[in-house]
Amino acid sequence: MNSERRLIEGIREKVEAGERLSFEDGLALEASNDLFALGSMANLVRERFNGNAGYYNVNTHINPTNVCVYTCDFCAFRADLGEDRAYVMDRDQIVERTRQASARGATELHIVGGLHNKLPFSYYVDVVRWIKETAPEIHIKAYTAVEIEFFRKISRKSVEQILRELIDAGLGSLPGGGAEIFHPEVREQICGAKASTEICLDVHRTAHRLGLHSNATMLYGHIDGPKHRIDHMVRLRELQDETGGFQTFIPLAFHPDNSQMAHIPKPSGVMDLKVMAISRLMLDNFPHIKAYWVMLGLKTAQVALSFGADDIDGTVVHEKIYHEAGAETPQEVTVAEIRRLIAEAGRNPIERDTLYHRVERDGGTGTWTSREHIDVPGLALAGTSGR
Ligand code: V47
Repeated sequence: MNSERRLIEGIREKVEAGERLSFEDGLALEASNDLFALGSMANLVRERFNGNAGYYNVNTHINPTNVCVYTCDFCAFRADLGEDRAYVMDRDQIVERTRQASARGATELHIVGGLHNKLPFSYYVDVVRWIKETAPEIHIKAYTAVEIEFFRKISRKSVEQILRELIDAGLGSLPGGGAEIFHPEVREQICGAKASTEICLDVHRTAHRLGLHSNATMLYGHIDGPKHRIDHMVRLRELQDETGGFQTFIPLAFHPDNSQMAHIPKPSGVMDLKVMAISRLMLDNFPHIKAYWVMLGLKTAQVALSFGADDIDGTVVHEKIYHEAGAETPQEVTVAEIRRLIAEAGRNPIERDTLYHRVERDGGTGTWTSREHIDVPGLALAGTSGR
């Protein structure tokens, strides 16, 4: 057996025993090109955590504005104030989009946008309130840690006060965006101006303390290397040990078109599957790993269900951030298509709401109810405080 093989076999023994992998183990996984070995280990953990479930949800995205004070190198969505393509959605537009989402049975609205030079914090609170008033049944997953930190700066309130105001208006949880790559060598180059790693993690810590759940992401496949990705995962794992408030980790594949990094090629299929598998293996206290089909493409997302992922996100309508950066995926896939893709991958398609309650639908009326919370038995094996 050569030394790489020996290292991977040593890691396999740890995975089978439910032991935590070290930073060095993560680097060894990154160095391996044995996709089958990585996939089979990740699949073992996925199955331990989530059995045969393949989760999806029915959701809609709203990006209230594309105007942004920051100029992150990877972003093709942002616009300068006054530019032709700059927009801000008003109350009527938000309400209309919410009505459409409600009519099609969406259980979640995912809201993330630019950090506008002029809008006051009250606008962002109003967006949440307008949605809640229009469709109280819909869960509002809104504003990344970077946005919350920006609200702190413009409002001069504390992160805790900001979150409390948003919760009062109807906020249900935080999405995972804005994390990009936490390692300073990369973060400073691609998005040095926005909230630092420590600030981002602290926003999630505060949110978890207030009882909100949140997701975590990692934008990979640009100028990041193996040590940056493993460092990112270890930082998230440490915070999750402390709070248990993260639900899902979503590795986001970089889309270069129309960004300042347009010269960098897209991550390859092998990289997509490797990052997925390594995420499942390193993040032993995260209940869920999501293969976000909008970024990965439906085909890779489907295969990722055998490389550690247990979720492929939603039916997603009105997605702008990746489509402006060249994503060729459709804006929406039907529930029937998502279920077919999941079933063909050998998983049992289960509709969930944002907080991982099973959703039951009355086919006749189109109404839905959230049922029992889906517990993740594998977390007990990892010996952590994840909830
Ligand atoms: O933070 C921006 C990424 C994120 C590009 O929490 C890009 O359930 C690739 O976080 N190529 C926002 N990625 C979206 C996000 C998200 C998506 C789906 C589900 C959840 C969740 C969260 O999108 C940004 C950034 O990392 N992004 N530009 C680009 N050109």
